[in-house]
Amino acid sequence: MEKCKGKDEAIENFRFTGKLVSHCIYGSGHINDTFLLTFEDGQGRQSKKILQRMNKDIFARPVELMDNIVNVTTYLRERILENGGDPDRETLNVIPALDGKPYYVDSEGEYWRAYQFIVGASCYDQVEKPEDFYQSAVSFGNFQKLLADFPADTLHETIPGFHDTAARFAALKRAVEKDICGRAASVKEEIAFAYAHEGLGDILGVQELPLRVTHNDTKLNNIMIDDATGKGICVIDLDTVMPGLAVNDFGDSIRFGASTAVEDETDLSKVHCDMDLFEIYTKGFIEGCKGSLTAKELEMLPMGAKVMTFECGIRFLADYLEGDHYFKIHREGQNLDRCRTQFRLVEDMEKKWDIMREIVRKYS
Ligand code: ADP
Ligand code: GN1
Ligand code: MG
Repeated sequence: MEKCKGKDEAIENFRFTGKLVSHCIYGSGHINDTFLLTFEDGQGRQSKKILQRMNKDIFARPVELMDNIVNVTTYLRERILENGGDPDRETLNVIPALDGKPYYVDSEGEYWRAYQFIVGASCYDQVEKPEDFYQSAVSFGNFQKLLADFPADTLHETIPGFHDTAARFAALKRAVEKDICGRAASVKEEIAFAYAHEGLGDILGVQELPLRVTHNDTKLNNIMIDDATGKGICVIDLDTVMPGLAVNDFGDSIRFGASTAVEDETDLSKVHCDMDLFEIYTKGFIEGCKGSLTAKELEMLPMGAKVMTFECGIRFLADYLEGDHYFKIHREGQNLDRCRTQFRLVEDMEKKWDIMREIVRKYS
C-alpha cells in the first residue's frame, strides 16, 4: 500500500461506508494523484471508490473546479435520464465529504475529491481494438452534443488559455530563453521544429468556429469502455470542461489515439498517425455530434488534429526545459520523449494531409 501524505485523513473525511480493505495508486493520468479504494460491508460485499488529490499547482482554484464538475455532472445526469440511460455508470458521480462539500481540504491544505468507481469498464492508453476508438469518438461527440445547451457562462475557466496555442508557443519561447535547467542546447532540433511551426498557433483563432462547451482533454484514457458491451460508457476527467472548440476535442483524440505508438515511445520509427484509425475516429465523432458541426468545423477537423498535436508537443518541450514540474514523469527525459512523438506525428500528418482532408470530406 503506497504512502501518501494526507490520504488517510482524506479517506476518513468522505462519506464512504464499510471497512477499507485496500488502497493503491491508480491509472496513468499525468496531472492528479489517483487512488483506488476498496471497502467491504458486513456481508463481505466489496465496493470500489476513486479518491483523487487534485493538483493545485495546476488548478489554482479547486473550489471553482469542483463547482464546474458538480454542475456539469448534475446536468449530464438529467440528460442521461431523459435519454433512458444509466446515470450511475454514464457520468462521474461525486461522493461528498462528511461536511457535504464536494471536496475535502486536508490539514496540509491539499484538496481531495472522491468518485464512485465505474465498474465493469476500462480505460486504454493505446488503441487495442479499432472498435474501442470508434466508441470513444461517438462518446466524445455525444458528450459535446449533450452539453450543447449547458449554460456556458456558469463555467469557471479552470486553466486560463488552456488551448491558446499561440500563448503556449510564447511560453515555450520564454522557457527556451530562460533555460533554467541548462537543457536547451541538447534539444536544438526540437526547438527548431517548434519555431518553424510557430504559425500553427494562429490558425484556428482566425476561423469562424463556434465556442461550445467542450471537454478539452479528450485522450483515450479519459473515457471508460464497457467491458461487456464494448460501448463507450462514460467520459471522465472533467477538470477542463470549459468553452472551447470542437475541432480541438477532435484533434486531441487523434494525437493520442490515432498514433501507432504510446505517447512516450522512444523509438520514433514506430510513431505514425494511422489513417485507418483517423478514419474510424472521424466517422464516430461526426456521428456522435449528430449533425451539430458547422461546415467550417468539419473543414477544420484535420487542422484541429495538427494544432493539438503541435500544442501538446510544445507543452511537453517547455516542461522539459523548465524541469518537469507540470506533467508527471516516471523517468528522466520522459517529457522530451513525449515531445518528440508529438512532433513526429505533426510531420506525419503533414505528409498525409490530403488523405486526412479526403477522409473528413467523405463523412461530412
Ligand atoms: P488525470 O487528470 O490525472 O488524468 P483522471 O481523472 O483522468 O486524472 O483519472 C486517472 C485515471 O483514473 C483514469 O484514466 C481512469 O483510469 C481512472 N479513473 C478516474 N475516475 C474513475 C472512475 N470514476 N471510475 C473508474 N476509473 C476512474
Ligand atoms: C494531461 O490529465 P491527463 O493526463 O488526462 C493534460 C492534457 C494533455 C495530456 C497529455 C489538465 O491530461 O492537456 O493533453 O496530459 N491535462 C491537463 O497526455 O493539463
Ligand atoms: Mg486523465
